Amino acid sequence: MQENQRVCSLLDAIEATTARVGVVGLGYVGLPFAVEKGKVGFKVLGFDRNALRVEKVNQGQNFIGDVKDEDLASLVGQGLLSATTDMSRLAEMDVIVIAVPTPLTKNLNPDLQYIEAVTRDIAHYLRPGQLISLESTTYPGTTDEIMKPILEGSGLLVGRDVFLAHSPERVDPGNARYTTKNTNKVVGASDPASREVAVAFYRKTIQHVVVVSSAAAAELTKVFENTFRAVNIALVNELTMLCDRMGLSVWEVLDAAFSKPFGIMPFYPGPGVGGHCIPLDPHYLEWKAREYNFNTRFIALAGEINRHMPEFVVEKAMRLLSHRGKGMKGSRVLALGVAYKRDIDDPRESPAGEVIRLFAKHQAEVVYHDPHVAHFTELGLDLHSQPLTGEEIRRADLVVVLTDHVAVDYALVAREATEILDTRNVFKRVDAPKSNIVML
Ligand code: SAJ
Repeated sequence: MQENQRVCSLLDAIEATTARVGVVGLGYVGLPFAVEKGKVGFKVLGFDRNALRVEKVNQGQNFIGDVKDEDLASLVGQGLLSATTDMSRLAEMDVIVIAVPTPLTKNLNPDLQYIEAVTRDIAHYLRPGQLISLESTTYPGTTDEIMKPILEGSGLLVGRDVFLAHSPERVDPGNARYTTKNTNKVVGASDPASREVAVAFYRKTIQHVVVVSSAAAAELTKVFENTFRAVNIALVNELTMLCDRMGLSVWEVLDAAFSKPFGIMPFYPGPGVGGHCIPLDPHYLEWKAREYNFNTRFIALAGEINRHMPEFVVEKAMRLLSHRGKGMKGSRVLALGVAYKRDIDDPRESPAGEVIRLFAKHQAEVVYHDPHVAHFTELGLDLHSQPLTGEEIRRADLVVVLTDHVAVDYALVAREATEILDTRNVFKRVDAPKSNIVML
């Protein structure tokens, strides 16, 4: 079959939603994506190496906060969504979307093991007419320089026999306003045929598709988005440390600055930057830029400042205890919130891990309460969330707010705590005496 016949055939199948869709990686990106495709009528098969996740999907049991339980159950019940660990079934797919993790190694280098392993599986079962789209956040060049050669090792050519694109995920976990369906989506491919079929596929479920001329442009767009956040968060974190020395409130200054109706956007300090995106993705770009003999200084500096924040929080806590004649050793610290951001249950890369590790290193006794995270095992810790009672709060020599979850009784904390270090300005919303509250 000629290239344009393959394009026409795939376009027809996409338009009719008869194209079989495979989603590799059923995490916070893959499962919402699979559900959206199922909801418009595609028959979707999820692929995951985690047999438990596969079983949960096949039983219609949701495990991703951004997916509605009833949507998953309904699609599985209709036979529009199922899952498997059997990678040989990739051969049945017309479109394969990859949403696997892109972590960093210990020395902040890209770790593409998951993308490469999945691409090898796809290449093994590759057949003419398939579209492969990478959604994982990665450095510019991954799709064309890493994936394409592996796929063409099958003897099939990208752009003629099969199609290859990059469409970076834009999922903001916990964001009820912007979902997989209504978030503008960037799609890029390095040949016209791949671009045509990829754009048609994404336009079936996403209201606004932003087309770029290459996979690398799409990859760079996403790492820029996250670098933009990392740099701006680092800027307000740096300002926080300066305000601490100047005896000024960074929260007051930022609130005043963000009253400007143009030319600025709100970012707020915190105990560090967590999650599987912001602390990691910019370093993918930093690593690739070196290949062009280019030092991305903003990325390096932002990472350095954001990674320093846990140390700043613990140093400030040490000062507070010392002012009351207490040393860290033997002091009891109650941490409020360990998830990496508000109102979610994900503790991955959470700065709370490093904060708690540093407290323990100074021989403070640390306990935590988090309504969304019952068990916290980051950085080798093994802690369980304690019930938030008046007694627990009074027992603490210092309460440290690390995550600004809504589902915490901050009025009780303000009433019962001896002293509070608030790294998230949560007490701004609480009508209670503030004499025992110190802001980051
Ligand atoms: N943070 C601050 N101050 C801020 C904003 C965030 O300290 O002003 C911290 C958060 O507490 C968190 C970390 O930074 O620990 C990351 O926060 P985030 O809001 O960027 O949350 P993520 O990583 O779950 O989601 C982001 C998306 N967020 C938004 O656009 C609001 C977006 O950058 C990406 O779509 C997504 O990562 C991704 O998957 O790349």
